[in-house]
Amino acid sequence: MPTQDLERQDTDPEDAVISRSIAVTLSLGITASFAADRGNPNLHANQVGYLPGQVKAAALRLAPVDSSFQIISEPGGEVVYEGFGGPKKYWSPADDTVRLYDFTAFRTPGTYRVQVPGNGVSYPFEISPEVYTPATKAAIKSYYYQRASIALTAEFAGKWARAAGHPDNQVLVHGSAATPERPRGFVLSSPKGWYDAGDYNKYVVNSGISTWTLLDAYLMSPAYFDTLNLNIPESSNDLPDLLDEALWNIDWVYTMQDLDGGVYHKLTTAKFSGFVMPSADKAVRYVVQKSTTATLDYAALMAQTSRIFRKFEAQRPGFADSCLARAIRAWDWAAANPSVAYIQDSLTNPTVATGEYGDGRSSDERIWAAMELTLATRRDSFWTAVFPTGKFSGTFQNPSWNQVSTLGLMSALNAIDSLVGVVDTSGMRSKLRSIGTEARNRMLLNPYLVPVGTKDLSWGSSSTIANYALLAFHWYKLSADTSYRSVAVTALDWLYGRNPLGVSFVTGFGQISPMHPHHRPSGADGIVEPIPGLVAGGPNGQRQDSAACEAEGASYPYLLSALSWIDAECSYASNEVAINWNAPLVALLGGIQADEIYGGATAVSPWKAHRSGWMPIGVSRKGSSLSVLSKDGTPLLEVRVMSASGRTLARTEPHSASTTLEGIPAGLVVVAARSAQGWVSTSSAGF
Ligand code: G3I
Ligand code: 9MR
Repeated sequence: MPTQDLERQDTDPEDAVISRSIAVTLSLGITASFAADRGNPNLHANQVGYLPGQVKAAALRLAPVDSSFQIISEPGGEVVYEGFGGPKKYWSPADDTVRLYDFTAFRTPGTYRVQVPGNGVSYPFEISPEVYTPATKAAIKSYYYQRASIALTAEFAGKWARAAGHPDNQVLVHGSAATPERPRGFVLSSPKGWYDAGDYNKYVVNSGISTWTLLDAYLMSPAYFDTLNLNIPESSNDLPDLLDEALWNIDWVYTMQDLDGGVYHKLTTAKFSGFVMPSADKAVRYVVQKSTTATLDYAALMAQTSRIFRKFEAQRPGFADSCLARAIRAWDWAAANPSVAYIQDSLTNPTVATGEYGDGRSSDERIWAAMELTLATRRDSFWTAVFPTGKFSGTFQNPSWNQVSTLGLMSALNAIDSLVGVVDTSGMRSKLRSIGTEARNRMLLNPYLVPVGTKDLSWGSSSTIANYALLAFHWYKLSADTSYRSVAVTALDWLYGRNPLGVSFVTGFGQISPMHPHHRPSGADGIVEPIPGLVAGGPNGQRQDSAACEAEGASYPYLLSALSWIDAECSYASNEVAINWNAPLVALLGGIQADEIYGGATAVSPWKAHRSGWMPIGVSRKGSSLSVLSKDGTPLLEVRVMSASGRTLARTEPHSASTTLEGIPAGLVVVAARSAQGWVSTSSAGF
């Protein structure tokens, strides 16, 4: 059936749009026969699957007038659920008109496809109570593959085993960071840590948000993460594996503090290396100039670390205390040096051309650090340093590496009991609710039912989306309002395939996923499959790499922002991976999976709850007479019967739950009915 559907669609009058999906499919290196086998390339579902108790939906571009759909078993094709799609809606970033099929109410575990009569089927997907556990483990394990200064052995890394790279035990102080005690060329040891992204450098600013997010994920769902065995070298010790993995990076960040308390902005080569394995990149590594943002990010992360590792004193004696002492020294340095920006162009001898993570505004970093230090010390002096009246206030927005105050808000709200009586916490809940509501509005307004706004589709869009979802999820944890949890669930749907490209952006997961990420080990290791569990940056309407890619013979086939993604190694602006992009993925997956296991409330369709719409109608024909019934009793305000070409054959305004129209000619007709909630329709192909 899928093959037939594709052939049928090739002759569709809307050929131009159809060929877009096929071009995308083929540019991903998938053969035509596989493309045919996978189902209708315009019918998009979460390719990893759905949890029984959560919201579930698929989306179809070029949907027919008839809104009916089914869930069918795989294999077998038996119809197990029938429903009606929502109204067709247009989304300009993809130039798409889509219909959403919500099957939240269907909760039976198994393997299924979505089927739209006359339009084929989706990929197969699973509904299962632990469907996200393999994805969660892989998303965390991806950090193990990013480790500097250690060989990855076959026992833990399988076919991606590799030699150690970047021992970083002989790092030079760059002239920009020189002090009398540590002059230019002074040799430091700063081993361990994760490679930032597709490149091999280690950046404090980006480590801050990334590691915080993993630790925060742990704090939200410790019972779940405690059960995960990641098969890493530390798996047999008595710390949870997620914390062990985070420590690999924290142990490096810890070393990045200068004697005066300030923190080097990054540890880096002068230029990006080629696409070689870690062990082949032998260029000199430097620590560069200290900056206010790196120092405050350091303070925040070390304070959070101290708070968590108080509970693990036996495993790491004295560690919590020394992290806190370092955090306070960093805070003091930043107070004395409130606006030292890292401006890469000002560095010389050598010049440095790697990731800048430049950010001239450190007020949000100060708020984050102050909130973490308040939690770690229960002293109000950090709080009043940023909230002089004592009252919580300020600008809080979706987190990113250069916008971090909301991280402090989430930490504080999660541990609010420990702040009561220490500082004035009023206003914090309503602030998180209002940003969470922004995220929820993005979801409700998006025809794909995903929390993606038009402006989100720039460099690292996957993380913009995931971070929005994560703060909504935090608000769900505080408010128990499941519609905010659905923001998190539907963000995963976007990342794993319910998007206009029909692609899972996570390596190794889903039927179509990145095979050529901008990731040096994946490119250089000679293994076909990229390292799994890494999320690609995702669609980026600015396409800053288009010239670099053109030079390598790869070009973006479409210029619309939601379609600006290419599965090509050259594409650092859409297909790179990064530690700060994977971290919210881990938190969402683990948080939602834990919620399902430990008993969160069963979801209702957020679309249904917040938008109008979905009145199922039943139609039956007797000769030339058609009876139309609203199945849930909603009054029908208007009913139209149309020919297949759209000509109205009969029309009535019954204002009751059922009606009969006479004189309907034989042949295919379409019945559309309107209630106070909007239109639904079905065709005689479906009755
Ligand atoms: O945020 C604005 C947005 O408001 C605006 O509408 C849009 C229009 O231009 O631009 C957005 O800014 C973009 C910003 O990322 C978003 O965070 C910038 O154009 C874009 O240049 C910037 O890209 C950063 C990129 O480095 C280049 O500096 C990415 O955030 C950042 O994640 C990325 O980080 C790199 C490291 O430097 C090196 N290692 C790899 C890593 C990932 O690619
Ligand atoms: O690999 C680099 C990647 O990590 C960065 O995000 C990106 C933008 O700074 O730059 C990549 O490196 C490219 C460089 O900017 C230009 N020459 C080619 C490099 C590798 O593709």
